[in-house]
Amino acid sequence: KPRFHWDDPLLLDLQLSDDERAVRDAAQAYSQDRLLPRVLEAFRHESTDPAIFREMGELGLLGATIPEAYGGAGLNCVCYGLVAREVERVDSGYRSMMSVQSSLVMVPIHEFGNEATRQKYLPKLARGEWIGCFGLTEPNHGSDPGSMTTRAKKVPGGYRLSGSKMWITNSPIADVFVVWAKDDEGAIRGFVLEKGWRGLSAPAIHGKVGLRASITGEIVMDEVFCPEENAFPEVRGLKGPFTCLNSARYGIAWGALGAAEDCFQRARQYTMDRQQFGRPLAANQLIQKKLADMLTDISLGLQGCLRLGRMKDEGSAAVEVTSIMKRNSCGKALDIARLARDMMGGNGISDEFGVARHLVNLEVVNTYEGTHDVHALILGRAITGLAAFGN
Ligand code: TGC
Ligand code: FAD
Repeated sequence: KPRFHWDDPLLLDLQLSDDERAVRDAAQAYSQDRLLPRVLEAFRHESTDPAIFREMGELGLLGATIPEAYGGAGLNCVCYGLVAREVERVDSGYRSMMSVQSSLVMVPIHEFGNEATRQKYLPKLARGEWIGCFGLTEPNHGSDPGSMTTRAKKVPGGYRLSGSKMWITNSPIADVFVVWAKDDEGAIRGFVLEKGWRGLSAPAIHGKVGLRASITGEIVMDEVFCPEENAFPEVRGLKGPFTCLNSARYGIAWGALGAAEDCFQRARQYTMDRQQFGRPLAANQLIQKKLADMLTDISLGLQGCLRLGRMKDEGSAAVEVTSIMKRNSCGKALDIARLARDMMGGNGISDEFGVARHLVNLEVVNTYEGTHDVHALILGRAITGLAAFGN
């Protein structure tokens, strides 16, 4: 009779290739050995260690899907997802740092940049020598980036960019800024700016209650000159930034479930160890139902992520499938983190027990890269043909 594996009921592990398992194991070893010991202090003190980028770079965890010719690891989408899951099992902030660099900075430079731009930026970003950020959201335009007001005015030899971006992961420590602005014709275009260019600044945003191990800031552009060669030549419109988001949202779908798995496993162990009314908490029906619900959502969610990864790798994934998975993983992971926090009683409130940190992180993850409700609207439009947002 086949045996039940409470930590992998659908035998996801057996559905991976040897290479995928090796990537997963390397990411897991790094995350558990090097990231986990640092996360409590980093979260408490809102401190981001830039050395993490170089460490991840050495292991090939940055730009996992970018071809080796540009310094990437040339891996498939399933591998990228497995890495996100292992990193976020420790902390969503560390996965954020990694996925912005990989999906939101390296992907657009690779997809849309000219050859000189690729050669100049990608190898250094892959090694973690340079840190990247992605500026789409503005103070007054979050879910509706098409209404952005940042402008790129054509001038001899390039463009002058003016405007501001808000809530930008990595920006205060970034060397490379991929920003999106409207040109003189009103078309959205992408630009690659560098730290130190006149008129460019990136003040940090302090006081976040979640994602505190990942630094966030603004991008303020006051007539920043961007040379023509650093403007993406072809891509116009929201297709540019959304192409990057398709990749990052997919990584989040895996990552959020990594955080959920950590919450589930911590809650399981805690309730097995803790005695109340003379027996383990885990011996109670209410606790067992919660564990059953958690494991069901995690297992089905991971299976969906793997299916999406395979579809992306074979080129059959419609973008809406990513909305299904990003939305489902974030919503379910949040529910699981709340349940775990509750099952651990007062200790669940302490940052030393890990789950409250996941909970507040997941509030952010549920909001960025398209909120839970915005993904429902994307799906609603695809299901009905009727857009419930805009005019
Ligand atoms: P809409 O009419 O839907 O589309 C405009 C143009 O874009 C194309 N497009 C896509 N292309 C590729 N992939 C996709 N997923 C695409 N979705 C749309 C579309 O075909 C169209 O092209 P064209 O040629 O016809 O012009 O545009 P809309 O303005 O109506 O969109 C509304 C909506 C809600 C779908 C969209 O604006 C949206 O997704 N809003 C959410 C914003 C968001 O996700 N922001 C993320 C900011 S980055 C971030 O949060 C990083 S955090 C990272 C971390 O720390 O880990
Ligand atoms: P709003 O768009 O104002 O939404 C507020 C609420 O209204 C939400 O519940 C939303 O679902 C709802 N809503 C909006 N429109 C509708 C509608 N039509 N119908 C029904 N409900 C609606 N952005 C970047 O560009 N780069 C980054 O690196 C980045 N990193 C981030 C890091 C952190 C820590 C955070 C918190 C955010 C980050 N973001 C980044 C920004 C993020 O993508 C936005 O916060 C997100 O897209 C939501 O936009 P908003 O905050 O303006 O909320």
